Amino acid sequence: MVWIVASEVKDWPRAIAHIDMDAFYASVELLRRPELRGKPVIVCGSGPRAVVTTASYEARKLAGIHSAMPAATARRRLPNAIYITPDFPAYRAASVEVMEVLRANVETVEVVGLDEAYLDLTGLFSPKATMRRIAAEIREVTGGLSCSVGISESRLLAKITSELGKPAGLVVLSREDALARFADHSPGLVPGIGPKTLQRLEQMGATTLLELRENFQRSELEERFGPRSGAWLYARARLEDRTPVSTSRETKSQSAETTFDYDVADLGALERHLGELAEELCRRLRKRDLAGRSIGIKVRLDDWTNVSRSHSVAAPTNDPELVRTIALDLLRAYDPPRPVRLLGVRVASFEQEAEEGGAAAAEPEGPAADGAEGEAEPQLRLSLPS
Ligand code: DCP
Ligand code: MG
Repeated sequence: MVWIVASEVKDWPRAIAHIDMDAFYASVELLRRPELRGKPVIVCGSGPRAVVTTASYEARKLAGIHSAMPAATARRRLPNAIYITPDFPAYRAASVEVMEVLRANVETVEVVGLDEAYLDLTGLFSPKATMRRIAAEIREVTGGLSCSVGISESRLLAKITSELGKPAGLVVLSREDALARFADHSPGLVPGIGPKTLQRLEQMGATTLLELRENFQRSELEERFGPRSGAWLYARARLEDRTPVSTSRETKSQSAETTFDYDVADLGALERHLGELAEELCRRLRKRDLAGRSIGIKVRLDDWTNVSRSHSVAAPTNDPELVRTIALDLLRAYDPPRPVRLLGVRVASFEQEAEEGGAAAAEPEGPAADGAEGEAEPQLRLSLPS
């Protein structure tokens, strides 16, 4: 599928592409088991707490199976689907092939996960032809993997645009077109605007991007969300983003945290939350092919005392069981003396190899941390978009 829009790419100040592989893990599995093509294929673990990592488009269409859904739910809905245990080395190898094609064709490539990257195409004669060629080359080199591409004026817009073409699409969309097209969409369309911010926006009467940009001045957003987050929201409501595509982003740590609606004093409840945060964090680490040796927790009490504790393990890990166990040990050892306002878990000291492999970098900055209110970092959301 290709859409061509009236506005000319070459008139834009920048041309950025976002490329994202289609049903990545499942598609890699299909390369070596082509007889499964056309069937619902679900890649997930087998433990009682396992979640779906990838569902083929057939499984999505048949029963709405999606990433992060409990595997048990998927098995109930589609008992006859093909279930495959993840083979991370295979996905990593496929990712390396994909990223090599990108780097061979374009100078500025920023890899942000095993299956996605941003490319700066500014100044190229034909960004669209370049990306079409790259997609074909990826298919050839990998033996059949397809990707979706969005080309627009910024990273933010390219990311939103690549979703429009899934699967196997190439979509070109200017900011102006995007403003019109997404006017009635929830602000949640913007990566980094998570459930908490959304809820606050809704309470303010901004349920669509149009309402957010027409009814709220920058000063008002800055007042309500703090200067940085407010300014960030103001720009994002206009689908503005100046973040450069950078080849040298380095991830030093990744964290997941949550601010409670009400302060929590019960240790059991805190443990449950921390367990969920650890799982969410490890899912993200795995998606980015990152593993770290230092596991830490962060606790903010109701009097705003901040406490962090950490523990190092011998080998880099992104194993949810291990991260959860250590985080819980740290929490029990600290035993918060007052009700807890915010709870977080962090994995740091990533192995060099993962970084050099290019699986780097958090998403562009979220509604930044002015206080504990907004989501401090976009990757911290507990619930994943479905
Ligand atoms: N992944 C995961 N857990 C998640 C989300 C994703 O382990 N909660 C892994 C499996 C995916 C890969 O990361 O195959 C890429 O994630 P995407 O979000 O790009 O999803 P897909 O590539 O599977 O599908 P799409 O075609 O929608 O991009
Ligand atoms: Mg993908």
